[in-house]
Amino acid sequence: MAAMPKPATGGSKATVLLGSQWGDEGKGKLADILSGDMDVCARCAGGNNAGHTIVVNMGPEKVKTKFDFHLLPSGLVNPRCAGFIGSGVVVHVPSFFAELDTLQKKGLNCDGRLFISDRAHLVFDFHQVVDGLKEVELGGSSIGTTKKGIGPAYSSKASRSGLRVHHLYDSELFANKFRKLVEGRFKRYGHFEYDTEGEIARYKAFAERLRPYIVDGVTFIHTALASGRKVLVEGANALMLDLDFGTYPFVTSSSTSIGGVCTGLGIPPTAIGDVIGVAKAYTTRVGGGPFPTELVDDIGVHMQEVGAEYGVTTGRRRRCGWLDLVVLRYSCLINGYTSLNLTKLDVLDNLKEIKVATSYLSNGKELTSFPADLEVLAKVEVQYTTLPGWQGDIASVTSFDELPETCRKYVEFIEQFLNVPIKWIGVGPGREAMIKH
Ligand code: 2SA
Ligand code: GDP
Ligand code: MG
Repeated sequence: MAAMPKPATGGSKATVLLGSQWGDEGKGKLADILSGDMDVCARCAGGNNAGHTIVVNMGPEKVKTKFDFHLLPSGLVNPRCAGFIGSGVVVHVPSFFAELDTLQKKGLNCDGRLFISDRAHLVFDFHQVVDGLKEVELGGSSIGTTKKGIGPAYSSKASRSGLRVHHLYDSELFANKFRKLVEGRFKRYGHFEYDTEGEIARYKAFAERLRPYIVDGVTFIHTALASGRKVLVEGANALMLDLDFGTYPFVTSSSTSIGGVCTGLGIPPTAIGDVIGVAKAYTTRVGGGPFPTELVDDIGVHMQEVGAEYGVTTGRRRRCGWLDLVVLRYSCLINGYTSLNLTKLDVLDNLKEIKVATSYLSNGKELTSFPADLEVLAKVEVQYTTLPGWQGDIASVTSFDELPETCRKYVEFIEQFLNVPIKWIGVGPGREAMIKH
């Protein structure tokens, strides 16, 4: 047996990038930019419910190319960066190959630089069916999931009946466990159309196709860190969708906070260096659940249209609202960001004035923490600070000093409120539209 790698703390530290609100802050774009200088871009949680759009000018002719990532790490756009799907991720194998094929067709060769942990759990089509059935059962209080089977797959994992990547290579055990899992779903949801034996045969074929990508996930990440490789951990979803700290039950089923980096990769906290929070200059949310600063008026529609706020995975319209610093302060507290990336500032270009939520009142009293109880959250009275807008086009601005004064004040207001430096400011979807501050 090969020697175990040295503990990760002896080598380099991983840089972590996390969503600070309800997702779609633009993590993929910064992941792509940082991955230009990274050896590995790793996913630690979630599955193909995540959606990251990256816009780059490809090749010598600089052809504007859009990449949509769901399960694969966004860093793959950079040809020398490896992609790693860690142990805490749930993998739907057909989607893995479909996404890979799409990337290869767009000219991205991922051969030899894409790896999957053998400990990652599998998402099956029946999990996706069950995801839909659960939503129907919930009726008016449905979560608004992506129906990618994420919740049901993590349920199988937590109930210790799930199948992991390494199980694919023991066909008898795989078939037995698989049949039991499907039977269990039939018992719970009634019989739905599903070709159990056909699936078992399909996965036998998938197992061979998947073989070249599989690694011992613990050895992989520790070897990378111990040998001084630069590792970026790309968060999926965001803090407010975290199973423990988000707006439960309107959350996803994984640990999307800093804790999920350790549990999803099998690394100690001491192996983590910078933690970058990605925050949109306003707020969006997809699916159900409370959203205190939501705008159901023309300004919300304006943000949605200018910001092209549609889900990357499902195409659903994203709900929009003002920036919520109560959410961000809570997010900073849990994830301990060492810096922030403020994104989509350009979307606010034409607004006369911009509001920012700075506190919540409940029964007339200011709340001192983010409420756990959604009944309380749904009824809070949001207190806003109103700042003047800049009413100008900032999309081509390349330095902080060139931004209009009112725009700089907006950024500084956020920075001072949170007491975390804003080191990157996004002013457009393209790779180049990022101001370093
Ligand atoms: P799930 O499918 O079980 O993870 O859904 C549970 C909740 O988590 C939300 N969720 C998301 N919110 C924003 N963006 C997500 N990714 C896609 C994107 C979403 C899409 O990047 O646009 O395409 O619709 C994402 N994934 C999960 C979800 O809306 C539920 O509220
Ligand atoms: P993620 O899930 O956090 O990676 O974010 P998504 O990719 O789902 O959604 C962010 C969307 O905003 C994508 O379509 C990006 O191309 C786009 N985007 C990212 N940063 C900026 C920015 O600074 N300005 C504008 N206008 N669009 C941006
Ligand atoms: Mg997204």
